[in-house]
Amino acid sequence: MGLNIFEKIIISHGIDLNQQELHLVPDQVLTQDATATPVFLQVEAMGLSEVKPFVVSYLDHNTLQIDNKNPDDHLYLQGIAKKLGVHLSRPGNGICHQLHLENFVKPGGILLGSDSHTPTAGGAGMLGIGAGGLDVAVAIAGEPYFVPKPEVVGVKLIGELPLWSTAKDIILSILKEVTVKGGVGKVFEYFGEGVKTLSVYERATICNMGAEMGATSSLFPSDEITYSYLKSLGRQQDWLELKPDLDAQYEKVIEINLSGIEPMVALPHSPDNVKKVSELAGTPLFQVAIGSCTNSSYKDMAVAAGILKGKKIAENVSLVISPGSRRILSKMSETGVLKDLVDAGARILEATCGPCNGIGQAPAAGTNSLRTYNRNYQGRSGTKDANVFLASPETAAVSAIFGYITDPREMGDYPEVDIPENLSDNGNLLVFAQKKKEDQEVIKGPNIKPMPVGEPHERDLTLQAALIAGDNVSTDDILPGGANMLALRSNIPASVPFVFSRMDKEFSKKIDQLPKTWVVVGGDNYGQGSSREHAVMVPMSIGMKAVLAKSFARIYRKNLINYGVIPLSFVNSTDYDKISLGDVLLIADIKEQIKRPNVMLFNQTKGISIETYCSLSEREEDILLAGGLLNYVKNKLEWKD
Ligand code: MIC
Ligand code: SF4
Repeated sequence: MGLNIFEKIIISHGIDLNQQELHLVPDQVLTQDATATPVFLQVEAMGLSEVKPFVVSYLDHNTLQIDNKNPDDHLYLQGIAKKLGVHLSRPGNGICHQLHLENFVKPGGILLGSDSHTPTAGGAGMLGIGAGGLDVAVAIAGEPYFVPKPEVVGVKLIGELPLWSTAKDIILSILKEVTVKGGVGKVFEYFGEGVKTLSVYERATICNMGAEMGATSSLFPSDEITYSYLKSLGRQQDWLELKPDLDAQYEKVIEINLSGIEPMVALPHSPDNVKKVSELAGTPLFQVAIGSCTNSSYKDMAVAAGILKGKKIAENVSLVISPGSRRILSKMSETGVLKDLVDAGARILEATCGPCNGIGQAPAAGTNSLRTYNRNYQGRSGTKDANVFLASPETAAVSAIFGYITDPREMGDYPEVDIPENLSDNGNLLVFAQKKKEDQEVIKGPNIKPMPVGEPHERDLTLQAALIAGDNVSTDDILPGGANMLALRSNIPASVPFVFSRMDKEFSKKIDQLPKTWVVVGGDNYGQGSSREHAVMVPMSIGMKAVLAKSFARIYRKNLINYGVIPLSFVNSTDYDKISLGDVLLIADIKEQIKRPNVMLFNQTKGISIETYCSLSEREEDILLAGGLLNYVKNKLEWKD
């Protein structure tokens, strides 16, 4: 029987494909500055003196330095990188996923990253998986990352995109069908004749937004197009051909005819709330933003410049552009792309995540912002009542000229876009670790506080329902991003006032009046979005012992277990209605019950029993019983010595 690409990568790494849980030992690991401090503090707490895989630490999110906090984190990350032998990308060098593609991605390899968009690497045939910081710390120690064996969905691409339709429109069309929860437990593997019509940039855009479906990963083959891409970066030696066998099997196949793809847009406040751009035409805009790890390649910039060349942006629109990397910015200045954008009225931002996660450029109250980014959860832009729409750079640039959402086909001729054959870079903001430097000074500034550690549970749990949440609650809802919050990623006590603040401003104050232990009740796909383990660490630090939801997003569920918080699901999802805010729930003998896997819970306030389950692998059970992964691994490493 033929193999698909996912299976080929797994088998080539000596991993047993017949297990229900795959034990992945990544070749490479990436971290980014908003999640990295806990990662490296945890690596230190494990007593590790040298990293095992190839590790790159990117300083890319927290580049807005309005006080000491972000620079404190950066100083720590720079010191610890040198000490442990970690490579480092300095602030200003660009966004982790774009940079990883440019500098390190290897077809056929496995990459684990403390960021949910790590699957971007799939654009060049590398299996990228996003994970919580603690899992990444453990992988840095050379231990495997455990992931439930995903279903592999084949996405067969046929035909060719019409002019003005783009990779962004492909993934938005898929999101519309699959939805933000439809990808959980799945890898999306793209194949078919249509693949050849897409560049690595376009493939990366598609893999990047696979994260919005909750997918474990997304993958494209590595072919002659991948070779040309790597060659343009001077990295052809890293190329490896990787294609599915002709008789490769997939659990399910979705067929997409590219010639039928139209310009699409995701409406507020979810990436799967997708319509045709033509249906939204005329929607007034306050802001247009081009960039983020989804659409910040040289091609994206050049297309926008081609459209804007010799034109002027509308008076009502602020156009902000953030290139994916310094290399791209430098090329843009060489080729005139930068001049065309600036002349049209664009505001050029640093090569960072920036507005994507609410770090600057928040829209005015009640206005509309059209962005080429990947997430439009309510409030993520920094303005709670702003409406964020997601679309391609083509739609964005054309709409910036008109001042309202415009079908890009209105422009007529598609601009000529030349991509330089040579995209090499001097690497001036990459610091390659020579080898570990034990005597390296590591400065921990006042913003860096110890990370909380989970605790083993009492025999019986009494939990008050502190929050009843709906479906698709994102980690941004649990613990927001944005400039204020990201500066506190190394300071858990200071983050407490922000927990659940998007859903209930007073939440952290109310929690003071509750009993010490509490539970959140959620709907489907609880914890979607980012990989930030802070969305578990912070509520856990003030008494959250369990989450009872209809279903969980993959990374969030794992983060709960990693901190010893019990992820419970309803056996009958209608039982969700049997719990009200403030109800007291009892779970007797939890340590025995989680082994079953059904867990009986008694709603003391209403006098009814509710059947839940907690399906855990044996290892996950041990982690929960140990009070979290750090305790579990520390015991294991000590035992090894
Ligand atoms: C995001 O896009 O939400 C982030 C910020 O990149 C997160 C990581 C984080 O919260 O630090 C992600 O996607 O994992
Ligand atoms: Fe950065 Fe946005 Fe990409 Fe997250 S999604 S890594 S914040 S650019």
